[in-house]
Amino acid sequence: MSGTPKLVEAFHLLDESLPAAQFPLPLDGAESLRSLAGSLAHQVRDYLLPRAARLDAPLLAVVGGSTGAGKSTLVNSLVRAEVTKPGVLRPTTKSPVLICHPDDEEWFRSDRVLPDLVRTDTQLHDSRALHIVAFPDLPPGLALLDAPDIDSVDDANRALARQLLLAADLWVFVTSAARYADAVPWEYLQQAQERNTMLSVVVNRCPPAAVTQVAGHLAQMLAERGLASAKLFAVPERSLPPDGMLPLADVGGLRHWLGQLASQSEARAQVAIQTLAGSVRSLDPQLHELIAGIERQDEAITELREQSVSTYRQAAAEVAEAAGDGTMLRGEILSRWQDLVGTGEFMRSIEERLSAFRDRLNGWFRGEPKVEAVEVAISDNLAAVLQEKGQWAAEQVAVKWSRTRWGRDIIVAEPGLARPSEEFDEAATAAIRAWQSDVMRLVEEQGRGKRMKARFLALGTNVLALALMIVVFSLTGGLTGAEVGIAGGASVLAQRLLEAVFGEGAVRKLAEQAQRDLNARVEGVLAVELSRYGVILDSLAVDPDATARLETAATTLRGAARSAFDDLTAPEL
Ligand SMILES: Nc1nc2c(ncn2[C@@H]2O[C@H](COP(=O)(O)OP(=O)(O)OP(=O)(O)O)[C@@H](O)[C@H]2O)c(=O)[nH]1
Ligand SMILES: [Mg+2]
Repeated sequence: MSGTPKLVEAFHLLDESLPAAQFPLPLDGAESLRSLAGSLAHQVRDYLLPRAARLDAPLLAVVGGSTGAGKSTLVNSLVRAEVTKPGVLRPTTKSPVLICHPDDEEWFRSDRVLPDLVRTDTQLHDSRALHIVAFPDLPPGLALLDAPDIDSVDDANRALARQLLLAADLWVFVTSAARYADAVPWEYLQQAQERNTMLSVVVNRCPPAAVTQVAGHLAQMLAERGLASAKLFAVPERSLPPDGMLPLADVGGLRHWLGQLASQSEARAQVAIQTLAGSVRSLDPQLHELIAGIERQDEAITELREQSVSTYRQAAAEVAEAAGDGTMLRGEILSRWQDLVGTGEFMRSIEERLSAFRDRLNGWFRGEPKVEAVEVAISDNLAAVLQEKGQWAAEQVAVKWSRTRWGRDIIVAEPGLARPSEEFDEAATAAIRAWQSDVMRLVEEQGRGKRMKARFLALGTNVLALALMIVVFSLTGGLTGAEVGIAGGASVLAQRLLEAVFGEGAVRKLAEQAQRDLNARVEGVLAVELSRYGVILDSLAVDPDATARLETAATTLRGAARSAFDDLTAPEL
């Protein structure tokens, strides 16, 4: 009997796609999805690929079950030799022992099955080792594997027990009269049911007088859970002889059943196909569980991203608002501007003022410390608004993210995200200064027209640039009551000054350009701050192709399984 190349191909595709199933955020269920993805990856390599590649490869019967149920003792008793060490101390079996006929040794020594376990020739105490025992008395075609306990106190032991059971063609599931009703064994048995795994259940250490009663109860429980087809064996508890083996008669039934399976190639093929088909069928819902989990991760990342983006967008809008609604004309900037240009009398004819400026050209405006004072007042005050909003935004993102466990985890790991970056204050000041230079350039470019040259020169770039900034500060209005008189006066005056130089039509356009420049500078510096959140989210984001890849793997697998199992159940088999 050959392999099924289409299934092999589908498993390779699945093997390549599974690493994309990542669940970095601690959403509900993420932990179990992580272990599901890991467990599926193991199943593909340990079992599905090798089995699909060689349907006639020897069967692997894994002896698994509860701690201290007597698994190792049972394995020794089946082969009538001490091939694995039973023990009083729990857990006893840490590294699994695989017993096979010498003819099958090569297959099990190759890295085609259970490739991540290191083959050894002695039983170690290490859950990464697989001790292989070639045993001539065992029939060829079926290997027994003594596994660690499924309910071990040791994490690595438990994980390995699970990995091994999922790599088995056949389970010999051992429990004890005292433990068979526990929850853990039934979680496993449920999986065997879902995957249609060929299953035998051994209830060990039954009080001799209660063997029938225990077996009857367990049989009923199995039937109630859809496992009526499981082969059930009850073994009475006796005091063990010095060789530590159960009497042959007590394990005769199980021994015979396994022997039968091993000796008939048709029966072996039946086991291999039943378990393979069941495993493949169970993959589809599990892959869809992974896909749904990835989508939830993606949504959570998107939500965090939107929270940071909208917060910084709001911060930028608030800076723009404060820069245009007259707020800037309330304090220091206004008084410095008034120091420079005077107050009420400025409202007289602007032409008159201009000749006065010309008269006082050397002493009054250009290079005047008062000009610089206005510039500094503007950069200080505007930068302060930007710094304050930047701080608010960082705090606000931290507050919003902390509403979820996963967002909070990020903030705890990166506490700097709850504050502006260390460079921010300086960057904010630099951005405002850069904007002031933008405005100077704007005014200078506008002043290149010959016609307005004299007036332009009379006032100078610096003063006109300041006037333009003052106009920008009240461009969106918002001044009320008494402020209109003072601050409004300042801005009207600035406007008239500009109009006198550039003409009426040009001023509004200039102011709007200057406002756009300011917003761009503000958005630029805030975008750098925002990018800190983006970087973290990018590092946590799932592969954008992950769901599509898993969908493709699932679809390919369904198609391959359909044709493979149609062929396999054809009459010649
Ligand atoms: N008297 C008696 N002792 C038994 C029987 N089966 C197992 N034992 C003892 O119980 C202890 C545990 O048996 P093991 O065979 O090591 O059990 P295990 O299931 O392999 O245990 P772990 O590998 O730790 O999961 C050993 O000391 C055995 O000798 C039995 O039927 N009768
Ligand atoms: Mg053991």
